[in-house]
Amino acid sequence: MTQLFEHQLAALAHPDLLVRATAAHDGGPGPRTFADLAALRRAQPVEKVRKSEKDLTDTERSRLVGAFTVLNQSGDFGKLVAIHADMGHHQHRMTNAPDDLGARRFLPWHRVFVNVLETALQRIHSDVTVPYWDWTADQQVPDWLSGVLPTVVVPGAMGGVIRVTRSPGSQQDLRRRTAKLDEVMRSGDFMSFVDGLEHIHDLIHDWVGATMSDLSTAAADPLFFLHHANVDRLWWTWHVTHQNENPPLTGDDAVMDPWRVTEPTTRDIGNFHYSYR
Ligand SMILES: [Cu+2]
Repeated sequence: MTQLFEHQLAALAHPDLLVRATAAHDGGPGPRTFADLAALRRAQPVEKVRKSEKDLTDTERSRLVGAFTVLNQSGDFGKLVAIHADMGHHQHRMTNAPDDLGARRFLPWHRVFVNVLETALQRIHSDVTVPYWDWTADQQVPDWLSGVLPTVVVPGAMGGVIRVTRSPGSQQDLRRRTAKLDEVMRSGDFMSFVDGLEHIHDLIHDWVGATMSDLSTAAADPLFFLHHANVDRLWWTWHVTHQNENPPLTGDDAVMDPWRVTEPTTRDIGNFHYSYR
């Protein structure tokens, strides 16, 4: 024991190590206090990769389903479902007006919403991310999710108990509903892009049917978040080549209530520390 201890001391006394050990304290950028360390860690959160649900391992799938279950049992999942059910947040197109507020908020609002859910899941298991359901590649309800049909208690005046069900259409029908996606991805301006994408998104909610087809219950289906991660991924893909095309929002309209995130923050997914693969 003593020998080992002395060996370690000798290693620590190595001039090279001593130089490196003191360098950060000589007015350099290194942390000086434990508060500095904490701030440093906060400033460099781990990047989380959102993968296709097809590419998740069995472990990743059961981890995700487990985290959903714990979040649901805590009541926090139901609170998120209640937030999405409140159309007062103007998060979907409500009128045919070209400049409809909900249409302008649809993408940034749901980006924040999925991120809030993902962060809540990560508090339960730090390795969880929300995978995306690429409905052009996996033209069915992902088979590993087909048995995941939770019962969700939603608080509030409009709340209640939601027993998640689905009544998906055929594969051919799903293909037909997504047929215009390539055209949408070629849109030149933000409003054309979001109008096309929100429309396809609506058609997929309807294709899944039952819980997913009703605005007041949709977010109770875990599949909702995989669907919206895909919508978010498509927005991110399009935005890479259309950096100057962003939702026209100012003042309170740009605040993604009930959160305080504003629209400019939502333009870069790096601000939320996730990426797509
Ligand atoms: Cu949706």
